[in-house]
Amino acid sequence: MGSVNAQEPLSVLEDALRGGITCFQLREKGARALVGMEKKAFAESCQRLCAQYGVPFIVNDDVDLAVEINADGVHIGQDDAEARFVRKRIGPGKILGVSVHSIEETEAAISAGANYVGMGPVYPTVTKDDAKPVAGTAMIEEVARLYPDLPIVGIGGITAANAEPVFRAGASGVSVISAIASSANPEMAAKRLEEVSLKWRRER
Ligand code: TZP
Ligand code: MG
Repeated sequence: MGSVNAQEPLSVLEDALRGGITCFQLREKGARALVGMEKKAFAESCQRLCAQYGVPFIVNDDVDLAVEINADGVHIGQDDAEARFVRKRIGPGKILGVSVHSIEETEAAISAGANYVGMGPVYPTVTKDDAKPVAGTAMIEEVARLYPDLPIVGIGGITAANAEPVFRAGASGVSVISAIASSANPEMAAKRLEEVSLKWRRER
C-alpha cells in the first residue's frame, strides 16, 4: 500500500477492516514507498487501526520494523532473511508467514517455525513486478494433502469471484491487494471475500 499521501491507504484499510478482513499485512515497497520515520509512522497508524478491530498486524520483509513497533508478526519470501533467524528474532509468540512455491520450501518453512505459508500467484497479477509464473491451485492442493494442519494462504489475482477454487484446493485463507485496494467500495469487496471464506469454513 505504498503512497505519497498516507491518508488514502489508511481509509482503505479502515474500510477493509469494517468489511471484515481477519489479518492485515503491511507491504510498503516499490518506487514511491515510504522509508525511515515516515514508514514507521505509517506502520504505527495501520497497527493502531488493526488493534481497534482486533485484527493481527503483520509486516512484510522488514523484521527490524516489526520488532521495533512490536507487530504481531512478519511475512517473508524466499529471498528475504532466513526464516529460522526471523523466528529467533521475533520470538515464539509472534506470527511468522513464509511464501513458498514447492514441497521443499514448505518443509523448510515448517521446520523454521512458520505459522502459515503463502502460496501463489494463483492467478495472473499486475501487483507484484517480480511475481513467479502463475501457479494455479495444484501446489496448494498437494501441500494441503501432505500437511493438513498447516494454514495455507493463497495469493495473486484473487477476488470474491474466483476465490472458491483456492479454498477448495485446501487454502485456509486468501490474501488480496487489488480486489480490495482497487475496488470502488473496499468495504463491500472485503465483505464479499469474507462471505466466500465463511462459506468454505462452514462447508469443510
Ligand atoms: N505475491 C504473489 S502475487 C502477489 C504477491 C505479493 C500480489 C497479489 O496482489 P493482487 O493485487 O491481489 O493480485
Ligand atoms: Mg519479501
